[in-house]
Order: sequence, then structure tokens, then C-alpha cells
Amino acid sequence: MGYRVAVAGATGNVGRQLLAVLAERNFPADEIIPLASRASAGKEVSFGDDITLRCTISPNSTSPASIWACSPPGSAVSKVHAPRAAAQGCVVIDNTSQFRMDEDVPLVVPEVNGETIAGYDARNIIANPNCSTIQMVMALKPLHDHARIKRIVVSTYQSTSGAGKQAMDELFDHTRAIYMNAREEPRAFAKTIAFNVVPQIGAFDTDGSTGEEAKMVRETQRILDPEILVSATCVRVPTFIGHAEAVNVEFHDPIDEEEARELLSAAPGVEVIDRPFDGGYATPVDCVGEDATFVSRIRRDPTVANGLCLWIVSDNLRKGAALNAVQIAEDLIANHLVPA
Ligand code: 11C
Repeated sequence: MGYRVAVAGATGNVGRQLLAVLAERNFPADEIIPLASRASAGKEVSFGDDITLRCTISPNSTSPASIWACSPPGSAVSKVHAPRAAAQGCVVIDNTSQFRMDEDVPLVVPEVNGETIAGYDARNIIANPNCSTIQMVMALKPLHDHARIKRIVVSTYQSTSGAGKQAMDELFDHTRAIYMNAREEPRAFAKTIAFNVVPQIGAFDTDGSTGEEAKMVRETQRILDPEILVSATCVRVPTFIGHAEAVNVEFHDPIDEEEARELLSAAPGVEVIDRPFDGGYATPVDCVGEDATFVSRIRRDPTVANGLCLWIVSDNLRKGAALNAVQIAEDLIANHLVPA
């Protein structure tokens, strides 16, 4: 028997990708129900190459589904709708930051801490981590298991798709405007994104860090190990899809670059592209539409006793969001944790 799967936020970047991934992977669904806000109700979305579905507004009283993949534009929507769907028996997989630090809500990357999924039943909600966290822990988990990470220093190069469709449009429009000798005021970002890089993702906290940086610290500690020290600088760059990260990792125990390459090559969902010649590494453009987290530029960090430098790239809308959520749903089914 198949499942009824609601996709909340179906017209957004991640919602559309959720529908694409569910179709690609032949998810065992009897029915896919795309849900959207009042403003987007009635819009059509694609489910695979041949099927078009029409979005409806989320019903207030009855849950239409057994699995609720939730990717609204902000956590405020999840705060209201996710517990409501969960109370009606749906297993909610939420892509926002709303529940990620709630101890009774598992924060799951299946290849990294898939065993925690079973704890979903306290609230019927599972949280999908932030895209920049997911790709980093995918690459660091095998290394942590081998040599215990002490400290991480990460700088991100995050694409505009992480900020939504309007942000991608802004990159396109403002780039074109500059070529036409015009200038437009930024809307989706605090400074112009065309031909620029912007060291702010999310709002500032009192300690000078941004929301995205705080997410990378807290989520990495929650998923990998609370003892790990994490320093993050998150930067928006003028690309459309695919986040990149330059990461310096210090370990408690010895590990060299060859061992790291072997461990990463054997890790599920990770692909090593690391050849020391021009272009022998992955870039955001290379990872668009791919499932893997790519690791390149693996080398010793000579400034500490046991240190490595890595370059990590992944499609933020796929493994960073939609694919990870669908893998969680697949694991729920494989482990008989969700009734059809
Ligand atoms: C970005 N990482 O690239 C953000 C988007 O908490 O799920 C995802 C926000 C989140 O802007």
C-alpha cells in the first residue's frame, strides 16, 4: 500500500525540488498533495516529467496525509502547521529551523545519524538540518569517527537559491542591470549581490554572528558531537545553486590526507574529486542536480598538529534540503515507523 504525502510550500525552491526528488525516486506514494499559501493556491507544479498537480491551501481541521514534508518560506509557518499536522497523526519532516534544537525532535542526516530517526514519535516531527550544515557533516562524520574532531573553522560560499526564488531573480536582474549601466537597490540581500560577495546570511545576534553561522555551530554540535568547537563565517556569493565551504579541521588523533581520502571515498553519499591539476576539484556548477556531497582539495593543515583542509560542495536544494527529507521519509518506511 502507498502513502499520502503532503508537500507544504510546494511552489518554493525546496518544495519544487521535493516533488522532483519524490518522482525521481519512485517514492511509494498513492497520492502527492502539494500545499501552498493562499496567494499560491491554484498554481500548477510538476511531479516528474509528465504529471502536473495543482496546489491547494493546507486544510485547518483534517490532515490529508501520512507524511507531511514541510518547506514553507519561514519557520513561523511551520511553528503553526507542523504541530497541527503531527497531532493528526502525520509524520512531519520539517525543513525550517523551527524545531532543530528541540531535544525531543530528531535532527537527521540519514548517512550521519540515521539511528536517531526512531525518536520522532515523541512529537511526530523530524527536523531537516540547514543546507550548509548537512553537507559539512556529511564530509566530516567519517573523519570524526576515525580521529575525533576538536575544532572546525568554516567559511561558506552560499548560492542565492538558499534565500529563495526571488533572491535568484534578484541576482539575475541586478547582473543584467549592471551590464545596462543601471543600478538597482538590493531587496533580498543587505547589499547588492551582483558582482559582489555579502558576509551576512540571516540576522545579526548580539555576539556579532549571524543566524546562519549560529545554525552551523549548533546543528553541527548536535549532530556530530557537542564537544566540537565550531567557528563559522557564512557568505552569500553570486551563484544560483550549490553551496561551497572551505573547512579547516583540527583533530585529537593523527590523520593524514591519504587516510582522509580513503575514508571519504568509502562514505555513503560522499564523492571525492581531488586531483592536483587545473580543474581537478568540484565547484557549485558541477554539483547542480547531483545527489552527492563532493569533497576536494584535501590537504594537510600545517598550522596545527593534526589538521586537514577540505573544500566541500553540494546542491543545497537537493542533499541540502529535498533529497535529505525524502531519504528520511524512505528510512521511516523501511523501518516501519510510519503507517500508510
Ligand atoms: C541559505 N542556508 O542558504 C540558508 C537557507 O534554516 O533551512 C536555509 C535556511 C534554513 O540562505
